Amino acid sequence: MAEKLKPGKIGGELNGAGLRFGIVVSRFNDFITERLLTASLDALQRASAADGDVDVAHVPGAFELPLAAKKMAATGRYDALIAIGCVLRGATSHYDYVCSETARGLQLAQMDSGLPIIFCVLTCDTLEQAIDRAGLKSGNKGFEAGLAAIEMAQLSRKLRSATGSSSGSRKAAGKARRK
Ligand code: INI
Repeated sequence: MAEKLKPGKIGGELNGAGLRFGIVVSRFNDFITERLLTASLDALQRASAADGDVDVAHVPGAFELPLAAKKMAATGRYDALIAIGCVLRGATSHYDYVCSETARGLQLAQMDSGLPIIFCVLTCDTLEQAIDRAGLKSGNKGFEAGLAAIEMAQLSRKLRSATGSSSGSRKAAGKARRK
C-alpha cells in the first residue's frame, strides 16, 4: 500500500522576538478594554516581544478602530496589529451599527493592507458577559489576541519568504521578460 502523503507544514510559532506590534484600543468601556490591553501586552511580553517594538494608540470608541488600524498599517512599521474594543448592547439599534461597521472596517483594513489585524472586540449583551471575557470565567480574550497576533505575524513572514522563493520570483522573472 502507498505511504500516506506528508504535506509540508507552514506554521506560525509563538515567538514574538524581533517582531513589531501595534495595538489600537477603544476608550469606550475602558473598564473592560484596559483589562484586555493588559492581557495582550502580557502575552506579547511572555513571548519575548521587546518594549520598543510595541506601540499602543487609543481611540474614542470601537467605531474609530478601523481608521486608526488602517493608518497604523500604512506606516509599514508593524508585523501585526491588535484592535481592542468592547461594545455593550443598549436599548436601541446603535449597538448593531457599531458592531457590524467595526468588524467590517477592520476586515477591510486587514485585507487592503495585507497586515494581520486581530479582532479583539467584545460584543456582549451584558457587562457581566464582558467581565467574564476580560479576565474572569471565560479567560481573557486580550491574551488570546496577543497570541494570535504573534502566530499571524510569524505565519505572514513565512508566507512572504515562501512567495519570494517560488511563485514570487517566477512573477518577477515574468515581469522582467515582458520589459
Ligand atoms: N463604542 C464602544 O466602543 N462601545 C459601545 O458600547 C458603544 N455604545 O454602546 O454606544 C460605543 N459607541 C461609540 C462609538 O464607537 C463611536 O465612538 C461614536 O459613535 C463616535 O463615532
